[in-house]
Amino acid sequence: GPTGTGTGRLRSLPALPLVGSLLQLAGHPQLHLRLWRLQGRYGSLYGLWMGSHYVVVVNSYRHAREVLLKKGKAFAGRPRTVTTDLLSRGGKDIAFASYGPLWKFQRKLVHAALSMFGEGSVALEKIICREAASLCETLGAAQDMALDMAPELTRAVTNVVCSLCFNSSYRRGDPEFEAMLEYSQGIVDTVAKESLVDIFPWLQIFPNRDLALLKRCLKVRDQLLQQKFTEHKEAFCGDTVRDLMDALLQVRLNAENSSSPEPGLELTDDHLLMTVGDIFGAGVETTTTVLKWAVLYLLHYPEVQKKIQEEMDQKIGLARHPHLSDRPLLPYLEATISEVLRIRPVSPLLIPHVSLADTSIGEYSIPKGARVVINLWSVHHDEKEWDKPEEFNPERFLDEQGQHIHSPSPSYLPFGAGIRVCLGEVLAKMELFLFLAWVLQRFTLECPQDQPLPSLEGKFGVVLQVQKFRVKARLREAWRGETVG
Ligand code: HEM
Ligand code: PLO
Repeated sequence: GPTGTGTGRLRSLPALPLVGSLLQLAGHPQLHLRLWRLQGRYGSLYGLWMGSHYVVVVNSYRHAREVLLKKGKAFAGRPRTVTTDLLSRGGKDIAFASYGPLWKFQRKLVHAALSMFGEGSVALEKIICREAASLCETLGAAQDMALDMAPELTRAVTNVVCSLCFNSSYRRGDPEFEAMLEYSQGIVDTVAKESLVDIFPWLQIFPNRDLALLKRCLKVRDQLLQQKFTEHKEAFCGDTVRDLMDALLQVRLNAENSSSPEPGLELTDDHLLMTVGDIFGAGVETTTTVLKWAVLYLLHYPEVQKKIQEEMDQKIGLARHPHLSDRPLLPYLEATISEVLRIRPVSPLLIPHVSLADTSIGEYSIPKGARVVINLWSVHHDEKEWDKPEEFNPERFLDEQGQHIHSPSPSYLPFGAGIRVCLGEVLAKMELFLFLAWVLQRFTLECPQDQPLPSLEGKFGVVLQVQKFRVKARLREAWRGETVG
């Protein structure tokens, strides 16, 4: 209704006592696809029960925009689940903390710190280019071998976030880096999968393989974070702020020294640790995943790769490396990145939102405490909005002259929107652009001859993962025999 409370009753999947609608969802590991297909029977907006939790599934951009933007504040909550509570020590981070004054304060701090060290800072561009150069060096050394690029891409991205958070970086084969790779994979494999333990908290008392793995991985992560934290606390003097960790320490120091401390805004050590843990985890897993998808699509669509390279040859040439300021010169590369983010959204169901009051979506009333899942897969594959949505076609993001990028449809939200919008969008786009530009200026990426094209099917989880694959990086003709500085 016009007052915004809604009158209609939402269609829901059949539900049984205790298990709810689990029977319709069980046996479908690709939850985003299952929820996408259920639209056929229940419409684009429907409800279901996960055990005792009522969940509303949003599959259209109109409703998604209503939830995230128009009624952003009413839907700004987060559910508490067993696995995310373990990951964030009971919601002391940003991503899995529910809406409240302390969360708002933390978000504002990190946003300010990220703009100070990151976005628009020459230092950050330098760091990314340093890592891009190192990545190219590794690719060059592995010339014509069938290489698993994943660890190399991860190291490049990790070093950028590491510089930002801790003012440090990893060399190849660093044991701490290997440990980080392993624990982070374990966390991605187990956290927030709406696994049984998230639906039935009492299952915690039973041995659960996933939960045991998560706890083991968190122990390693916690040691690593704690060590960085202790080092920073010892070295911190308040004069120079080297990184995000220092920036957080400084804010806390200022608050402690203030004569009128704001009640309810006390940041404990746990809050600082979990906040950095979020930025570190989000910074690494998301950007790396997009880079892997980009490489995979370039193997499948060599003509797209060729067009990117032609654009680069024309606008940049061979005499210099790509800079961030080249972004307006390379619309086809930018369009390719946009298309990768559309066709394989990193976060296919975002992070679940929770309604903080009785409210509505469209004409339907939504009770306080409902979980709201935005199915970004459905939004990005809506046939009414996208022409042949499963086709990889960067040109859909280009204007008639091929000079500017724009989304042809409002049904596009790769970073979410509103109060809970991604904090790292600017940073991620800087990295994606520079890493791809550096690599493609010099190399052509191909599928090793004796191997079939790797699968484009993702693996659902807290991020939409790419299956392992190998790549041959061939030095481009123009670069053979040249020395580049
Ligand atoms: C949240 C996408 C990179 C930090 C999110 C959300 C999405 C997203 C869809 C959830 C929004 C919601 O629940 O409504 C992406 C994509 C990335 C990326 C596609 C890469 C291409 C990054 C990076 C960082 C970051 C590099 C760190 C610097 C965060 C944080 C949140 C978040 C902290 C939680 C925000 C909150 O709950 O208030 N991101 N992200 N992301 N992202 Fe990103
Ligand atoms: C990735 C594994 C890390 O070890 C811990 C971590 C922290 C923040 C999470 C991130 C993981 C996955 C991607 C998330 C991010 C917060 C925002 C981001 C969920 C679990 C997205 C895409 O929403």
